[in-house]
Amino acid sequence: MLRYVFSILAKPRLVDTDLLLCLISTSNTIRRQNVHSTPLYNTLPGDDILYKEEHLQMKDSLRKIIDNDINPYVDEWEQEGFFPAHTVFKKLGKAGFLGVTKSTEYGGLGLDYTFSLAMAEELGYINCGGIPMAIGVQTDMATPALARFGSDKLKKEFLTPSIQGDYVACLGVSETEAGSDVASIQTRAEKRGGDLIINGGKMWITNGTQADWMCLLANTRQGLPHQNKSLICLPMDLPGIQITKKIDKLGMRSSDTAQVFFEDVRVPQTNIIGEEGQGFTYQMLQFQEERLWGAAATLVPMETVIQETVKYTRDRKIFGQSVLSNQCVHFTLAELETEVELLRSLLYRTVLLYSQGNNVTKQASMCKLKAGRLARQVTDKCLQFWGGMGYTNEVLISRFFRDMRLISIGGGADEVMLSIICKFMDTLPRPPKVNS
Ligand SMILES: Cc1cc2nc3c(=O)[nH]c(=O)nc-3n(C[C@H](O)[C@H](O)[C@H](O)COP(=O)(O)OP(=O)(O)OC[C@H]3O[C@@H](n4cnc5c(N)ncnc54)[C@H](O)[C@@H]3O)c2cc1C
Ligand SMILES: *[C@@H]1O[C@H](CO)[C@@H](O)[C@H](O)[C@H]1NC(C)=O
Ligand SMILES: *[C@@H]1O[C@H](CO)[C@@H](O)[C@H](O)[C@H]1NC(C)=O
Ligand SMILES: CC(=O)N[C@H]1CO[C@H](CO)[C@@H](O)[C@@H]1O
Repeated sequence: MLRYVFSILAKPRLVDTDLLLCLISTSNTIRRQNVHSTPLYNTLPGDDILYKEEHLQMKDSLRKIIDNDINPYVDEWEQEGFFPAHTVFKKLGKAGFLGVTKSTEYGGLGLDYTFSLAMAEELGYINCGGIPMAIGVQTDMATPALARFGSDKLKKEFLTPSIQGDYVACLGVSETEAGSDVASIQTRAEKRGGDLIINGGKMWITNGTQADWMCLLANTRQGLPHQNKSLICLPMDLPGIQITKKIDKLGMRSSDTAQVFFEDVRVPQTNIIGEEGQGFTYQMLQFQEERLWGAAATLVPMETVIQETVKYTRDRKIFGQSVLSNQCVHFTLAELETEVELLRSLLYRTVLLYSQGNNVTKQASMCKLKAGRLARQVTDKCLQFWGGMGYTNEVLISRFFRDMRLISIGGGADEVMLSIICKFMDTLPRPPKVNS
């Protein structure tokens, strides 16, 4: 399957015959360094613990799409507050990147979660946070529950075209009055005949302005808040769906974020993913991948920010010497580099445990918490060393400073991660009893 991915990818843009030979043979004996005329600098020695030749080849193929089809346009898309997801997703879908861990029956590659990690990491070479996030929504946030629990019919209708890059997916969990407290959402989907009639609204929907379908969390029955919800595949072109203009945000500017309203929207009950009433539980499972993915997506940007800061401060002379030669500068950068490496170790260990079928709720929450906090530290501390230049839109650091701020908020805020960790430590006070 991998061979298929790489050969499709290689053909149109092939310039290097060594590369072709390597891709065709997929021989493990060919060293990665010999494959490329320009060295790719994303392999740290530690990577080999988790990443085998197949992972590295996959990362390289993805890198080519990033370098040729994404990065040259990022500045323009950031300016416009929009990127052509259909075009980009089709390219990624054709090459297999939108269904790395999904079953081959529905067009996926059927690989384990370590390949998803490899992909999330490599997407960090995109020169902004918004596009990796939109891709992550598609692969690791809106589709895991459908892939795991959906009926064959639903998967053929929504999953296969999403993997192929023909459909763009969005995830509808948060509402204006319910973000951190997911169980308190108010959107209802009432059963009438064989249908569901949906009323309510969703907030903060990434790629909401033009997505083809939404993985929607709604209340489908009476009962306790953890047991009265379902996940529903909702086509976004139905009557009664109103999508407001996109929200103007601090960062992630190339990714659109919308508010969506539902008024008597009708879908068949068979659009419910898996068992009715299990939506909250499914979403909690789905969050696990979202959080691992979110943490993985911070690693390369943090390393890039540190490397760029080394370069800039080495060249910048003040008081007769380079900024970098101040101990507080080079020591701080060493400290940050160490922290990133620690996060990488925790994440790799967690993903390995996860791909072997273990429950990693606690560790995934720790990864997400640490990634959010560290991303803020790295971008803030590094930006300081750029002086006025760091405060302009001319440099990548200011974009990452804005974009990475979201990690501590989206997909469960830092405090929500702390609460989950506390549950495992048995230190969280019990919430007041709710009568129902
Ligand atoms: C750019 C962007 C894209 C997004 N994309 C999507 C998407 O595609 N789909 C989707 O469903 N959602 C999406 N979200 C929503 C996101 O998941 C929520 O913003 C997040 O869960 C926080 O919810 P909230 O904004 O309602 O904050 P609130 O729930 O109002 O929380 C506010 C603050 O309260 C604090 N807090 C929360 N819980 C606790 C606690 N237990 N103890 C102490 N303090 C606490 C935290 O500091 C938190 O930031 C997106 C958000 C943004 C900004
Ligand atoms: C389901 O749970 C929500 C959130 O706690 C609650 O408001 C609602 O009344 C419950 N039932 C239905 C049918 O919405
Ligand atoms: C993991 O374990 C916790 C605590 O035992 C449990 O609440 C949670 O549902 C489990 N998660 C999964 C994905 O099985
Ligand atoms: C920002 C973003 O991802 N926008 C895309 C959402 O999905 C539609 C396709 O359904 C694309 O056309 C948008 O570009």
